[in-house]
Amino acid sequence: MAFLRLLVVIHRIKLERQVEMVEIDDEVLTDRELEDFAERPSFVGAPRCDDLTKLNADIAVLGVPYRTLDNPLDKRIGALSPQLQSQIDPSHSTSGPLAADTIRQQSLRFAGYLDHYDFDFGGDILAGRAVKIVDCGNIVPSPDKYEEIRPAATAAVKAILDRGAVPIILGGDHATTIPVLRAYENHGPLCVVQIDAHLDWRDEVDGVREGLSSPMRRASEMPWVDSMIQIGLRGIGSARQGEVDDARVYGSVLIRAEELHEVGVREILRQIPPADAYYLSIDADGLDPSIAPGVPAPMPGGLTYYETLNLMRGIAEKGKIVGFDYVELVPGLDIGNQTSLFAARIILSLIGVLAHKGQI
Ligand SMILES: [Mn+2]
Repeated sequence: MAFLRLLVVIHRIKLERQVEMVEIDDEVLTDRELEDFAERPSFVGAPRCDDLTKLNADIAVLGVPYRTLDNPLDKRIGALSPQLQSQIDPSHSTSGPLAADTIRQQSLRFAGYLDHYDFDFGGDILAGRAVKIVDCGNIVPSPDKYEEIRPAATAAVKAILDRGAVPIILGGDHATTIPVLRAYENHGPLCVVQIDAHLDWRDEVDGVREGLSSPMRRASEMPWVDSMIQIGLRGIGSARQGEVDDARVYGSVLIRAEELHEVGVREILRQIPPADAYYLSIDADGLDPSIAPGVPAPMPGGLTYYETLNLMRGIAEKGKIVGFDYVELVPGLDIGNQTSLFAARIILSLIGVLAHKGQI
């Protein structure tokens, strides 16, 4: 297990941030601590764990900056002149900030306020309990090292599960979900709940089988994934009639965004397959682009914050939420960091739901 120590290294990145707002347990941090904090923000200022074999936590936050190799979109953009490339999507370079780090950065707005009154929970978000949130940093070395990140992600999530913590994964594109779900081999059976504009059931795209258009197809092939529901489907994406048919034949429950808006969350919750354990995957494009614009494939008509929160509450009523990922956030496409802020809030709300339900 010692190799995990090498695999899980914090991705160091200088962030322009107002460190003066950081306050943990009402203690003033020393200059040195502030400097360290600015360089390596942790989720809501939580303690860090750089060695997963020693993890002691209820919630383990882990960044997996996993990006589909040979993404067809990249290829198409790459074939254009540099001038046109920059006009289309300058954020597709891997040199920008990682979503995991911008989410952490935004989450610091809540650091030091976790014991304050949260109107969404009618009290403090952690239900007055001593919930241990630990930030395990990011899998490295680089978002482009596809073959290295994949086994590293599976090993890291396995280690987190073995230590009895709930993994909260900060992606990465939606391919991230594939190696993460592999870690649940001995932790099933699972119902996978996906919030996404897209079906993600392509068997392959340009020969890539573990890319961002295939996570739900790959999940359906895992023996420990028992059932699936996909919420927020809308618009045009990579799916064709064949993929929709395959998802239905498998038994995935397909919920269009329009249907959700029409009948409401309560009705949709009735359609979620019963299960003891749920894995929740949120593709940022499942949410409405007005609240989560920082995605490569925005589509009008997505979920709102309260729809998402109430879905999470309803799922936690039905069974245990044993894992979570938030993917497809591209900071370079964001407007005023609002997609990262939304991600930070929804993750904190998920932790709140688990705390209030007594699941952690
Ligand atoms: Mn997706």
